Amino acid sequence: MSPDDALPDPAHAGPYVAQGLSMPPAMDAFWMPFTANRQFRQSPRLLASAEGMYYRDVDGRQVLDGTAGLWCCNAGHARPRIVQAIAEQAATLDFAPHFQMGSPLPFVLAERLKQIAPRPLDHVFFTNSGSEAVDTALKIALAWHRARGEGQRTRLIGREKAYHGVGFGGISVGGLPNNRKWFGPGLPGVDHLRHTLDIGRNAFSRGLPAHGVELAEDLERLVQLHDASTIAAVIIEPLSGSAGVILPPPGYLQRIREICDRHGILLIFDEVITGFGRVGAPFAAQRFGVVPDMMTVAKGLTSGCVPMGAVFASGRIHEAFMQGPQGAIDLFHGYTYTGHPLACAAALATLDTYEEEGLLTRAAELEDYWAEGLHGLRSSNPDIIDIRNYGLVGAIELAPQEGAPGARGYQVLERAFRKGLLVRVTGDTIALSPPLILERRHIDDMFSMLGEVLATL
Ligand code: PXG
Ligand code: PLP
Repeated sequence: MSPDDALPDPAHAGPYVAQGLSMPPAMDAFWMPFTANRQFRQSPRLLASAEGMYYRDVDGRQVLDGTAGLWCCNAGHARPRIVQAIAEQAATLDFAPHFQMGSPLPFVLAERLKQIAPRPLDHVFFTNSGSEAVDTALKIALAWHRARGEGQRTRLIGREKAYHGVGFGGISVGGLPNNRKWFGPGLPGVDHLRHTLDIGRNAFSRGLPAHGVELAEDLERLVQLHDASTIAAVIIEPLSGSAGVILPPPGYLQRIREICDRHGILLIFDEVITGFGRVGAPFAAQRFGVVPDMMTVAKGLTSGCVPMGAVFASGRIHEAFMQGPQGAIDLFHGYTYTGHPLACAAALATLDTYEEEGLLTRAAELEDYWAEGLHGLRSSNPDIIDIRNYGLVGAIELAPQEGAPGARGYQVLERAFRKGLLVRVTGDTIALSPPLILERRHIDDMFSMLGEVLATL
């Protein structure tokens, strides 16, 4: 870069950046997602800037990021390589269509991703979010069976308490009642496995819970009920994040894989949260030693900097679509922004950052220290009924307050934020998933602040 091309100083970048530094003049028009909008406006929590492990709010207070944004900023914030890649890419090629047209970066990125993915998941379809990745994977599963002459395999199997984003496909296979009940019947022919959360038997387990491998046999039950010939795919989060961190008992995912293989059912791992180092390997599939037929990712793919998701598909899946005439479109699916240059540039710079700093395996190094600190919170409040951990993921579950489920969780979110710590709360479960760059001192700070908050409830 010549000095003439130097990046603009953010202080002079115009109103778009400057506005982030103060309270917005009006807060009526933005309809916030998954938020109690009226309550929020009475006491807003507004983040204005971020660097490394910390946010700063509009009042200039520092807030330790205990959640990597929303499980996504795995490389931390404002990483120089990523910032520069996005800025330079915007000035070089801002957009390119990828329908019967192309640009280099998505090809480069897909090859790069193939190198860190579990074999044989070596084809990549790009989307703009995890929700789109999930709907894409479900559509590929249906089309794959059809392409091979088994078009009657239309049934999709999800799991109770699963989160697969908010598209109609994702909420249909998802298992969170609030995300489903408002929106009609969803996709037809969907069924759900039982979830694996069993606090009665597994409370305060360190790492994977000992009990519950037999729950994988629930898939055999659904195969008996519906007949294998009607089932296209099973979609599972290797560990559930959104529902409050639900872990697989050892052997559970292996057993699901075996049952799928026995019945010709495709297995999709939704690694939107578990991908890109969250559990100590590039992907949970590698840590658990179970390879799916497809894998959905998003979030950590660009460290949250630019929206992007992807579906990894095995050669066996991809090949079935390449059998028609050379000139025939092989998959009638895609997004305006599939392979967006800014997202690709951000992803490539993110992968460089992960590699240079060993971030895709760092969670494995820190996980014992993390677990120690997390489980140490047990004594801070008598209403804690479970603590769960794996990789750099943690959850603390509080017994709901009588007649007011979610009230304790919300109090923790609010008080932790005022103290300088960002946590994520689902109901009365507090979830933690920090950027993978964190040091032991950040872990100490996080649990010290959280312990003080829990003690005030
Ligand atoms: N699958 C999984 C497993 C996810 O965790 C999605 C799909 C959807 O991704 P998009 O990019 O469309 O949001 C997710 C997203 C939370 C929380 O509260 C979790 C997610 C998103 C927002 C909040 O834990 N996961
Ligand atoms: N709606 C209309 C009217 C469109 O023309 C398009 C894309 O061209 C879409 C929706 C889909 O948008 P996207 O490709 O960004 O998902």
